[in-house]
Amino acid sequence: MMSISPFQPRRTLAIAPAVLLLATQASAQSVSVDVVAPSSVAPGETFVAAIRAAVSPSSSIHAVAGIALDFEVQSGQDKVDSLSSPSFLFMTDGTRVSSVGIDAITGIVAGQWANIAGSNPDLSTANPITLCTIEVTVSPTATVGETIQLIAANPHPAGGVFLYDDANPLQIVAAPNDAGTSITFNASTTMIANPCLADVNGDGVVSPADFSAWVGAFNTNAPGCDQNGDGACTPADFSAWVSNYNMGC
Ligand SMILES: [Ca+2]
Ligand SMILES: [Ca+2]
Repeated sequence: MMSISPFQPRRTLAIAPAVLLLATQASAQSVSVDVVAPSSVAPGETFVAAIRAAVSPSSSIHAVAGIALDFEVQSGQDKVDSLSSPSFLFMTDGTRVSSVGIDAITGIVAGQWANIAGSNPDLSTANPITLCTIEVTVSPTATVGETIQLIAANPHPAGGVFLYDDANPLQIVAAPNDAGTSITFNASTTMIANPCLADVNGDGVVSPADFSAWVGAFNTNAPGCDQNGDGACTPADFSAWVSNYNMGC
């Protein structure tokens, strides 16, 4: 796992309530921790990345606790200017039982327990819970066509996401350190996109010169070719460029 770039210490969110010591393990579960972010962003923009957790097979979860995760810029560190402190959204109704704060020196969050009793979410992969959100500010000089990959990671043996059964609050449903429980971290990929698609040559204005720039992008399969945003460079992008040109920027 690559570490985050020097501009920002890794965000480590560590919670270790004493109640963890009393908990016992239930049947094995698979936990998926995903970072969800926009597919594209313009240079200089700030976007929100969410860290979500889901359980398979699905369970009725009483509480989420023991979150100890790194939030990392896996690649594209030089395209990120800053990361905000994480905002925690443990509960599905948007409230949180326990307080969480970040130690400015270590980056470790000394937190407690987030009780989601009453909401009883089914944390299936179709209904994940948002653990926290972080704002990511893209460098104004980021190059169109390049990407930023974000991922949560398990920083140490005590890390992960601990989930508790609804019927028995002291029963661990899923914890990464328990035998038979697996945890998977999935990255997001955000592409740096031109905020003005028709301005293919990137000179800040839409002009006939962008037509030859589009032809050049088409011939070289460059990112500026994709004018209809379908992720592919095809002849259909020519009429899309004409449409974008007529709309202006
Ligand atoms: Ca132009
Ligand atoms: Ca296209």
